[in-house]
Amino acid sequence: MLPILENWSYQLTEALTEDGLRVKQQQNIGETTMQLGRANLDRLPSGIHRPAYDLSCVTPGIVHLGLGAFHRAHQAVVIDDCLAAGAPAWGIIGASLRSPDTRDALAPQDHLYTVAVRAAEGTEYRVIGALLGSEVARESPARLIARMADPSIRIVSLTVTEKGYCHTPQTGDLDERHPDIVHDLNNPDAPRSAPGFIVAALARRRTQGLAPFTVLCCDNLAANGHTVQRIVTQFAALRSKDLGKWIGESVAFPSTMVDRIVPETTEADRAAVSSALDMRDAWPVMTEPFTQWVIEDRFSAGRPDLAAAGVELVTDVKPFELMKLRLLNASHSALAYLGYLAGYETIADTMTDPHFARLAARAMEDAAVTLTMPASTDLAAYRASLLKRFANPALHHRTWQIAMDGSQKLPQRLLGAIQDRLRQGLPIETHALAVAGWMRYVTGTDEHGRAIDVRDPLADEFATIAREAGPVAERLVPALLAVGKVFGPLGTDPRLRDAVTTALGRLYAEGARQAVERYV
Ligand code: CS2
Repeated sequence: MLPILENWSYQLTEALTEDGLRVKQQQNIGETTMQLGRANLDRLPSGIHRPAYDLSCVTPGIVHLGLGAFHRAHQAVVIDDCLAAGAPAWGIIGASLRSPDTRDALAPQDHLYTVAVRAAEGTEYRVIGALLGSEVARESPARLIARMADPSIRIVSLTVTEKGYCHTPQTGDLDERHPDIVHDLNNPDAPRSAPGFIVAALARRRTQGLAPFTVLCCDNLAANGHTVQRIVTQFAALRSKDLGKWIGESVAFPSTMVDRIVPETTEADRAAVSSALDMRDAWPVMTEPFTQWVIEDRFSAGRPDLAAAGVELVTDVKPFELMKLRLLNASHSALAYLGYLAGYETIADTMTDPHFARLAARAMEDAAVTLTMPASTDLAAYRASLLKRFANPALHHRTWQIAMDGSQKLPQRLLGAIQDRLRQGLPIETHALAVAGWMRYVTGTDEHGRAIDVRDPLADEFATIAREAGPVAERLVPALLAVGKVFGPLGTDPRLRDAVTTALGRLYAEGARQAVERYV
């Protein structure tokens, strides 16, 4: 049972004391027992937006793997718009791969939840009805496969994070030695990984003579559709050559660019949303006003009218995807590592420091020259809008959250742009500083000697390297650059090694704040 469900009768508010410490004040707001649910929708205060369609008519057309906050604040909102526009056959069944938390929180409220859109001017609340049910893959893999193989399902979408594809980020190939992949090859009908579930369900559909669903990757991977197609067909071919061939030939994997900043929901957020709703919502999501979804229009089994819901349908998503990864995500990561080291808790806090704001702008300028965009794209306006979004004071997006899984993120966010700039004979100092920030971060010790909770599939490997090299840039940089899964051949380039060594030396000697100031 979630603590918030048992312990609801207070509201958490946060206040800043004079010395800047955040303190939590608990304020009793009386017993509120009503919970968000279909039966209570008409009791919501009038300012709360709610599903503008008959929920009882909606049927599932999509299975979504990775039922995290991002999906619920992004794709599910678009599908909610499609349902409101009169396409009831596109409801979503969500699946968490491991944890039952989301299902346990959402099932008692009929899978309704609130999206809180936060801006400096205020917050807007919208209750989403697009999610019809949820599964926990680890608990009942067979049921999830059956759901995915059901003929009514025409799209399987995914947000399982970069590491959820069990691939080598540097090459984009399936990691055949990944423990989940080894497990799934031995247990094809009770898989654990996203590729394992997709292949199990597609194999079932093929045997039953059903058309395949479209696989719609919504994670921040370079060429995400093509990459997932390669991973899935490689995995399927290990099960059977024929199956691999069939998937390669008949399943559509459109690439997508997804964008919306969605920080992790906190207890204080839950309390604030429940207070606004005047009823309990155990699992709301927090986000910003901006949202963007660009998709290649290649669906093998139909799709709702996504364009009417604001989605940009294009023939080639690559330029948009690279633009977003190299401008937004790269500078996000730079701010996350360096901002964390400098003692900033959130991206908005980091952006209040003019040197860090300048660093983000510089990183974007440097990456922008590596892009080739359609003539209609105004990159300067895009960069300006990103800086504004990062500075949104109403969003508490923790630097620590973005710092997670750097080994899976660096290649598509920073290393591709570094490679392109080196090819063009351009300096790489700003990006090298970001890479050095990542290196300093994954040593696991901050500037005050405190432990950093490094979350990364390769965290142990990095910790060993850091222990052996010690806090010496000349030793640590080549040792980390030699991690081929992250850096590949670029790791041996002396121009990268020298620039990162200089930057890391400064981070050790002066600390992140001073080093950033020196660079901008
Ligand atoms: C962030 C992204 O956590 C991260 O790594 O950079 O989640 C970012 O907020 C989204 O991609 C924005 O669309």
